[in-house]
Amino acid sequence: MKIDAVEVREIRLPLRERFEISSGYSEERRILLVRLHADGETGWAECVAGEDPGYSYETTETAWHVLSQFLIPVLLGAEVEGPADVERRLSHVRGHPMARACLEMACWDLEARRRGLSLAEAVGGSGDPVPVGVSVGLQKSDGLLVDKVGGFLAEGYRKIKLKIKPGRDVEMVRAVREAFPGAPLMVDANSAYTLADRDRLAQMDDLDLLMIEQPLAWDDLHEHARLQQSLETPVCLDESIRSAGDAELALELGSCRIINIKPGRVGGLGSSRRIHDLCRARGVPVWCGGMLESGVGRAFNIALATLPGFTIPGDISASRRYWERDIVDPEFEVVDGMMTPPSGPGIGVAPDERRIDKLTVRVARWPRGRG
Ligand code: NPG
Repeated sequence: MKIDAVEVREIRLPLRERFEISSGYSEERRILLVRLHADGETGWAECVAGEDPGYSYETTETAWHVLSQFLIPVLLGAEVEGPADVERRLSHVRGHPMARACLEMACWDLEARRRGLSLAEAVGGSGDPVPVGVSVGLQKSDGLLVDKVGGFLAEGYRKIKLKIKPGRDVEMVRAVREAFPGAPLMVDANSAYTLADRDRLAQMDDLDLLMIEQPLAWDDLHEHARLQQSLETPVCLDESIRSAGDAELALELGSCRIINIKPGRVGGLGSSRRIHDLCRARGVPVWCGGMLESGVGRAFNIALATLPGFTIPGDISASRRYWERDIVDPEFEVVDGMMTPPSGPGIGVAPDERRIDKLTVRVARWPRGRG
């Protein structure tokens, strides 16, 4: 297929409530939406880069720059064979997996639509409903956190992820554990600790947690391996895994026992599948993380999570968990802790273009000069 036009736009989507993690907080997402046009068909995707470089060095601004200056010019007018070919053509750019991922993922949507397949089918998943979890940001008090967790458990969510940071950890998590003794709980530190905190982190071993996610530095595998040796609770890596090569190294070193796969973080669905296959072959469980995506990004996450190695519920919550109104129709729903992947072609949900136009703060189109 020949890529004859590309569009990138930034929308601003206010969160229903502030979402706080160890490195900062977000009240409004600055989301880049991309559209690829080829042979009369359109593919959509979303870039997961954040507003600030607190999670990754990539931001909405760096992604805009790298997409417009270096990635889109390579694809424009090219005859591409499919998503794997797009990934290959963009591989000359070092790093910037979030910027590269959104073009690769838009090509998955495009190709799935052309073939009349749902994204779940196209990626090789089952298309069956999958159990999902929810991530709960840092709250003002332990009491508020316990109330929030109770609400999500009542909604049926199958895994609860609590954000932690030094000063808001063992006692806070214990309060939640005591309130909900059998609940499937995990914690996520987003790199807020160092090896010097090993004893503190080991106190979590008594709290019956599914895992501790990314306790140490975002780019470190060696220290995570040393930490994992002294913890009973499995370590899960998120920020540290940006490719199948990272995943392989992490497993060789013993840096983790579980991996969080986010397609937007690892360069796309092809790379996500390679990490999934590698982990499955070694019996390492994976789950799909979230990046506060709109419904466009959520569609990719739920499709990916139907692959057989995704044995732990992902951070794939209902649209209304984050948005007053999502930008897709229908919105994503969770019923009894399960989400059903859309069965229509491609992402299987319709981006609401009128609403997206209203939320848009800038747009660029290629070939240059088009409306
Ligand atoms: O449900 O989409 C979601 C959010 C899940 O907690 C979540 N994401 O570190 O995994 C994370 C965290 C995050 C959110 C990181 C936004 C960066 C930005």
